[in-house]
Amino acid sequence: MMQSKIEIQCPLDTEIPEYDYSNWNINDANFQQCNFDFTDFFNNFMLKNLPCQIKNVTDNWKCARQWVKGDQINYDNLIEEYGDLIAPVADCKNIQFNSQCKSDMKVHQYIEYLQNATDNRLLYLKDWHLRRSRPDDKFYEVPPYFILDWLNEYAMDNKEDDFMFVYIGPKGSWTPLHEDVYCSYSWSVNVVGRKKWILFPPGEEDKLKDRFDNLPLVFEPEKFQNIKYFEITQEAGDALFVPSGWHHQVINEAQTISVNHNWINACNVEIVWKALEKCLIIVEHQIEECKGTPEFPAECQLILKSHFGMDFESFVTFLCYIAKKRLSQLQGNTQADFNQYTLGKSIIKFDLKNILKVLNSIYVHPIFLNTDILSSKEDEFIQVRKDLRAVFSFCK
Ligand SMILES: O=C(O)CCC(=O)C(=O)O
Ligand SMILES: [Fe+2]
Repeated sequence: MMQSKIEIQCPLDTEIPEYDYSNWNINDANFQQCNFDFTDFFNNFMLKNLPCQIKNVTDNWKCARQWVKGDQINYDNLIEEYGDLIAPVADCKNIQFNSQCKSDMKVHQYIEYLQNATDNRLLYLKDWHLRRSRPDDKFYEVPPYFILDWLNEYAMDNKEDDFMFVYIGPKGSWTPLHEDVYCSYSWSVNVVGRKKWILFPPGEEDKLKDRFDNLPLVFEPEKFQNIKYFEITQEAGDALFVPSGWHHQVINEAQTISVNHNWINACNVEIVWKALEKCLIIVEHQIEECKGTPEFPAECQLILKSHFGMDFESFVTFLCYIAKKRLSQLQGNTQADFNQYTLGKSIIKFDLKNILKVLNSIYVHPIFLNTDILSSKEDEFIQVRKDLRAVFSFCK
């Protein structure tokens, strides 16, 4: 029997508010899935860029049964299912150039290491694209709160690198203090184990920087005063929403497996754009001595891509892709389905409105006005912006 789809909606006049992080408290941001719906999440956390935790989201996850035995990792299952795959592994005891050294390992070798209690290395399997290696293995389902995800929609439609990961780490393994790629959101769900997170409201990280503007690899509370930060414990089955630009560090307090995604949508796309703009200014400053040469703008974009992961051209390509897809969905030419969900017209319009806002800002940016960096995208960019403006001039 065909299951009818659940339509995702938001009020038509939804606006992104001014951010205010001063009153947030983890005690008011902890929910059970059964009395916390998509709209609660959308209005109170995603729109406001505030963290929250939702308990027991893995009840229907296949991996929560197969990868877990009692409250421990089911080593045999992981070796049997994935032993021959290769995954990236960070060495938490080998720090070079302010980051953990990484190498690749066969999954069975890693799991054997994990099983061996006398091994005194501290290896953390992270950023493993298991879902990409096993596209038909539906080992987890994205919790409904997190399905508005342009980043992975774009990656999957265009067969590009996705942002969907599995992490496996022993007790004591850790992730250094960082902000997520592109200043995106992330979500993390523990399949088994426990993590302790430290999160900083945006801007607070500036107080942690040294005189060269570098952040410490780990934040040690006793070394700083007057820093606002939050400690959050994430148990098995818990989902944590990490908003854009909230720096964070993580330690596994037991052997832990987690799934996480990075994601962008209409609620944080402007934050991403501002972070891209800011990163360009920093890069321009770094190679100031070349300013005025014909190569300067292109050189900056190259460095931007390596620092930020994205340059102006790839960002515009991404936005135009989502905009064209949503325009076609709005006109009813294509379906707007994600598994059992479908995008309502209000969400599609909300997407388009916020893309238009960013395109308008790009339209008056010196990179668009004074350089040829976006020339290969110019016609498409102008057309998409025109089409979006037409949508909103009609419905005023
Ligand atoms: O679980 C970890 O070690 C890091 C996860 C993380 O940084 C994230 O989900 O954004
Ligand atoms: Fe992160």
